[in-house]
Amino acid sequence: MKITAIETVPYAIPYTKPLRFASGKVHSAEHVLVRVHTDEGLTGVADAPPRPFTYGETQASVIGVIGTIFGPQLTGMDVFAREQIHALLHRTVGNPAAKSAIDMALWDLAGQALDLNVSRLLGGWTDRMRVAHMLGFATPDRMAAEAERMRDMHGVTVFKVKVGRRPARLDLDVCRRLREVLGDGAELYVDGNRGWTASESAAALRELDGIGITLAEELCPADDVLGRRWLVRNSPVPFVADESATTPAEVTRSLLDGAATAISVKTARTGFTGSQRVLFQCEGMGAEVVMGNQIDGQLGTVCTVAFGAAHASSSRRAGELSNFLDMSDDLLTDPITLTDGTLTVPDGPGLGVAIDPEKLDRYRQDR
Ligand code: MUC
Ligand code: MG
Repeated sequence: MKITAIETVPYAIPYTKPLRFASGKVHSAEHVLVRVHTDEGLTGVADAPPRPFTYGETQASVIGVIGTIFGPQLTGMDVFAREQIHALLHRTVGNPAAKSAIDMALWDLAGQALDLNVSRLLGGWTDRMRVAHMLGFATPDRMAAEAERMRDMHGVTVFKVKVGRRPARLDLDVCRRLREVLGDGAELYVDGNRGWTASESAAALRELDGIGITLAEELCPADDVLGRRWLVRNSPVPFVADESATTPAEVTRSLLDGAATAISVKTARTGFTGSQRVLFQCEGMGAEVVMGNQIDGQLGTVCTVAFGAAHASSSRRAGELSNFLDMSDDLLTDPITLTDGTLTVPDGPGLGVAIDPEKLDRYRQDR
């Protein structure tokens, strides 16, 4: 089965409320839908969410690099020649969301061709994951109310709390309030998106330890090499690298340098092929992983749960799978739903999803 074209469709769907965090904020899902067409009439699909504040990509750069470099390079290639395709993709540096969307669309095609769900093709460990909900910056009362709503409506009891503001008291008060409102049954962990220095982070961790957090993610920049190493060595909980470890090589360096003891795996930036490399590397090195969220819509979330559920080590912790709930609409014909704090992998060949053409027409920005 040969690739005949790679189509890119920019679209924008507003969030019902913006998500704010230390490195930026997002008001609208301005993503690119990537479709890989083949000579057998099958089409693979995936989402590319550009995150300029982390990777420098934009909608225009995703469309540009696929239209001018990846599309021409891959047209005519065999869908199953994945290693050769990746060798071509890697001739171009950067562009993780564009490359990942192509990779996942190819896995979608492979699954459709074999009449097998992608999650089973990747590993088939289980068919669901527990869900962690990410809470963006707001007042303690608002963040606690959102957490209670997620618990009462969707059964979610795991929360990733965005921190990294100054003064740190703003975030510490939030965490304390969440613990009071949710009780000991809830799991809380924090993500600073590099907002604090190492010493600010250490002071915050002393208080957060008393509140009972389970993970600390990117509290200070990994580029503050010695400060970060000192912080990680003294952290009472596993310290997660997210945006500082976005490739297999960065993951190795981060773990060996003592810049992290756990890794956030995001299919939006390493696809399925790269995410497996990262995951197996973490297994080999004895580092825990979290299935992270790149503020994904439903299609991106389906990719995360398909990958996470496929392996024991990626499904052990709750995955960050709920932020699509903040979007005012979405593109899938059959919306995904959270039940009892879990998300199930959609059934069916490939990713098991279809794009609603009317919705795509409504939100696409190229017409
Ligand atoms: C996270 O884990 O940092 C915020 C920005 C982004 O790219 O992902 C989110 C969540
Ligand atoms: Mg993060």
